[in-house]
Amino acid sequence: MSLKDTSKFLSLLLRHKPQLVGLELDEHGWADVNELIRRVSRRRPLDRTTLEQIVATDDKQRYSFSADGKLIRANQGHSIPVDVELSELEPPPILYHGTGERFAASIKIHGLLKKSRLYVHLSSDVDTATKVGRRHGTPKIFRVNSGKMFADGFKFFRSVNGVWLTEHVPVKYLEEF
Ligand code: HQG
Repeated sequence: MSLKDTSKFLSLLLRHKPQLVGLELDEHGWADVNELIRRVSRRRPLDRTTLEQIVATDDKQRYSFSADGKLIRANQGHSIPVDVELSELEPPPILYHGTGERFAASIKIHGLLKKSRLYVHLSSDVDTATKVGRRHGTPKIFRVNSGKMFADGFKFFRSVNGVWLTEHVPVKYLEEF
């Protein structure tokens, strides 16, 4: 079992389905580290050192420990309603959204919808957006006029690992890239 596989399983538990191992998340998305290790290790090897290694080396910095190291949570990407205390900020004037080409026609009609997640995920650079888009097949990039959205009263948040989030991007703020 590679660290990457274990990390994917952690994402599933900490963002979407903690009930798979009977884990509970609090309202801020935190899970108890000992509890998580105990429950996950019934299925695959996991100890504190390995968990710390996964958190420290994760390519997208997906997880955080609480200051006392007793709790762990995913920084963003949830489908279950938790409040990870995102900071509400003024976004850069332009952000990007990477998606699959096959979704483009629908996006051009409905704008960007959050689908199963709590927010629409936006990237600050084209490279990152392209990687996100590749997860869905041939990538397609949209440029988001986030500066205009902000001026029009839309709220933006940035997760601690640098992902920009907003609830909906109407078509008029989107441009094909
Ligand atoms: C698409 C990964 C049709 C949207 C990434 C996306 C990200 C529409 C898909 C994070 C639509 C949902 C999130 C519309 C949006 N019609 N399709 N109107 N509006 N969509 O996976 O943004 O590796 O929930 O374009 O790096 O791809 O898991 O969202 O393609 O940061 O840590 O609906 O997940 O991070 O797909 O990815 P997702 P996403 P991790």
